[in-house]
Amino acid sequence: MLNTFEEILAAVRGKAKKTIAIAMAEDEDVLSAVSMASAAGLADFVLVGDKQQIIACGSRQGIDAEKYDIVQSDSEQQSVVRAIQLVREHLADALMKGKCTTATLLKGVLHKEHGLRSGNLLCHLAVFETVHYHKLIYMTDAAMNIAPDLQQKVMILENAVTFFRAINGTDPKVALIAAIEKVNPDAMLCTEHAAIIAQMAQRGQIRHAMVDGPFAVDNAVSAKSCAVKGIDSPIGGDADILVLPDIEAANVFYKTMTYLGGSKTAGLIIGAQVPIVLTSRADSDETKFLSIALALAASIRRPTA
Ligand code: COD
Repeated sequence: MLNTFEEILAAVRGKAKKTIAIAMAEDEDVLSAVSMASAAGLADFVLVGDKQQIIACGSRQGIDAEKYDIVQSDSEQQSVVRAIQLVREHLADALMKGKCTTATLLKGVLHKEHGLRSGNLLCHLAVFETVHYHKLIYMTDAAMNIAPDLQQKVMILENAVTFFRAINGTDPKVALIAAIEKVNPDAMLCTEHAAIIAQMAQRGQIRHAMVDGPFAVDNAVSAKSCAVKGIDSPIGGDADILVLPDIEAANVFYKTMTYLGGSKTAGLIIGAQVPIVLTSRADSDETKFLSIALALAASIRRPTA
């Protein structure tokens, strides 16, 4: 199992290089992450966007952008369409959001004829490394599905499990998060969802993962908290994946981990034909770099049976 981003980077280094297409690459942090990933020999890149602006952004970062493949595009929309087209034509193995908005990118990805749908529900997955936890912690969905219903939560969970197994080759422990660990069906619908999904896993309707919930975040990541509250679960205090109830809770968790918790962070859209590196424009170049590494790790490593 890969327990740190350094281990993820080590797993990616030296493997056959993949190519990442960047939609609207005229962004200084994105080019800085591209430069870090190229220097580490992780991937090749195709930069889609306004060539003059890409070169100017690069030079402000001390980066010679002309050494990369650049595909000229005259608008945000066109950059998204062309970058997706590169993936569809197998000229790129993954897609990355540049300066374009999340909504423009996601609408392009979801386009029925020209997008990157796979038949699955697409969702966002974040991965955090913090000194306060003994392994990487995966969390979904902070950026795509706004208020998932029960069935969508199951699909989000299954996407995350598939991704985790592709990276680690083992089955994850999944915690369904709410504000409390007791089921409160009238007032807190997400606790009811969590209990049903946990029971579905017990009955074999969800495979390749241990699933339990509802948990408050403290029960999921702290064995001491479980002991104090009398929670007896193999997942309590040792969760790999946290499934948050909706985009509001998940996005607050993501930003809090990153900005106040000092975590190293990576973020992707999963469930599409290829991994999509999707970070916020305000995220650091380190987050963008680690997200690239995570996308590459998922496409290199394969799950065990
Ligand atoms: N997976 C697969 N297909 C989907 C998904 C999904 N997650 N979401 C929508 N679709 C399909 C629908 O079935 C439909 O066929 C088509 O896409 C359009 O569906 P709409 O009309 O519901 O979707 P849109 O285009 O209005 O919006 C989709 C978004 C992903 C843009 C929307 O859900 C959204 O704005 N999400 C939040 C993005 C955001 O603000 N993030 C902020 C944090 S960075």
